[in-house]
Amino acid sequence: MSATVTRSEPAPPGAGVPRLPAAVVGVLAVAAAVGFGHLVAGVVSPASSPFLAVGDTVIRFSPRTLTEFAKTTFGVADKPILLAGMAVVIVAVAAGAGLASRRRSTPGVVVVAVLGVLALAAVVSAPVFAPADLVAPVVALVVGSAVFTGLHAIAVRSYRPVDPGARTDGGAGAGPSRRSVLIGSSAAVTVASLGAGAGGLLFSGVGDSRQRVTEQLARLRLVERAPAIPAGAAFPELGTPTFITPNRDFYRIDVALRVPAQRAQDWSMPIHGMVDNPFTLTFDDLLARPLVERTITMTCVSNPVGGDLISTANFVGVELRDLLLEAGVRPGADQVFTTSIDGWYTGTPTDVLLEPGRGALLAIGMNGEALPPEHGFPVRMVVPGLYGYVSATKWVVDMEVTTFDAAPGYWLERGWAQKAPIKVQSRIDTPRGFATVPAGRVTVAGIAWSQPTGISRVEVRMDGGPWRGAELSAEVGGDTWRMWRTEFELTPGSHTVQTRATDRNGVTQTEQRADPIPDGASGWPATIFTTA
Ligand SMILES: Nc1nc2c(c(=O)[nH]1)N[C@H]1C(S)=C(S)[C@@H](COP(=O)(O)O)O[C@H]1N2
Ligand SMILES: [Mo]
Repeated sequence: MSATVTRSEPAPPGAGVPRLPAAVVGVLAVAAAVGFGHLVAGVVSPASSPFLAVGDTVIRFSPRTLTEFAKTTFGVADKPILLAGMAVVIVAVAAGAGLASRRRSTPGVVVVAVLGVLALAAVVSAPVFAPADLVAPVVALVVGSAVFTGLHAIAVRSYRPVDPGARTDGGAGAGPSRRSVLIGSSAAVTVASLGAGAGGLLFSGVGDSRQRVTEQLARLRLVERAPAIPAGAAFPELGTPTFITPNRDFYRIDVALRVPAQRAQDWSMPIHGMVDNPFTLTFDDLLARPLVERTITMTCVSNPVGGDLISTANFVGVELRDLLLEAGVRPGADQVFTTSIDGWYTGTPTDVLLEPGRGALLAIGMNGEALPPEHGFPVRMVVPGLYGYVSATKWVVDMEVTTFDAAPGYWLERGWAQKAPIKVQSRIDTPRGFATVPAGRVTVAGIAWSQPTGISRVEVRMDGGPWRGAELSAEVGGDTWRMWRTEFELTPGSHTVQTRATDRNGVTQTEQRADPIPDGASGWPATIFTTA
């Protein structure tokens, strides 16, 4: 008996642990590391989850062609697909670690440790790093190595050929019962790892914090309320969007691998750089300031002609202009550079933010609740009239007043324009492309926008005929979209309808087709449909 026990190192006799259990030991050890790392991150610092930090790092160092490919091929599923892909790679490496350790545990422990060190490196090199972020990856490393060593020892014992001399029970092998110990411990590790991972999601406390902010917003008196949306501001019955986009339908664009989890009570943001009076805001500071509510249509520069990366909400926040005036912007500081907790950053022209009446917000509320996590909780920027990529920093945590020469924004580095005012645009929502509709009276309807100027005319033409003015919806303001509709008498056949909008400055949407990159798509939308 004593011989079998002390023989566990350096190598058991025979082939060692069979392949399947060996691989399972590797996978479970890494799963435990990931699960417990996630749990500890949830408690200590949600941003430091080792698995997600590795994913963020992969995105950060991916070549642009790859990220563009992922975005266009998978759309919003690109991040779940990346995480799933990472999981597959990690499971494969972990299984490999197990297989390399069928006899001795050292190769596997080394592989698990290397994974742990990679996760640690990813957390340390994250754009926003605090020493507390080290705890989760260190715990992951320790748990991973410990579970590997422990399960490996059990597995080696389970599959060691039974030494006849050691039998004390008259012939029953020790293997099978030890194997049930192995299965039991594996099951326990699986349950504990899954539980830990799920616990990590709960403990971060972001849901509670959002709930609290929503309640605070309901109690606070706003100094300015968004006027009620008039009846007739939208024609959803004709296929246009509703005027206000429900939060769950609001378009979403960001490079964050997972929604950053920060509690409002942990939020703070310095306003610094080329200012006379730098200061740092907390969330309570924002709540204590005059809060205003504004109806704003946000638009993404990546929106193709006819696309749906446009939505409208009532945003609640503090006047960004007032904050900048208090900070005292120095002459020559032409860029306000903001950074998100997930490391994304952009620059907004200072003169736009200081424009009286522009109405740029440091926003904390959206459509009667705290910002949804996907839309920037706890704090984001919203600037009427600028595409999101140069103005709408979500999860904002730093605001530096600087110059355009000093620092390029994230998308500027990837070929997009430095300044990007929104182009006057229109979109046809009805009829849908390639739809078949009854011949006779055919309704054509859609939306048009030119924030912050506002739309004064939308013209429609059928089959290349003369332009005709469409009926416009009740106007809400220059910072929002405006709906339009008209009717044509059509005979059966194939038809093409086109539109062009004109804004209150008299600028008419150009026929010139342009791709979204570098500063927004242009061209007249055209919809081909059939009447029967
Ligand atoms: N932190 C962060 N903020 C961001 C982005 C991002 O990738 N990360 N994308 C910007 C872009 S390109 C757009 S169009 C808007 C979209 O905001 P939404 O997702 O709330 O609609 O957010 C902007 N703010
Ligand atoms: Mo965007």
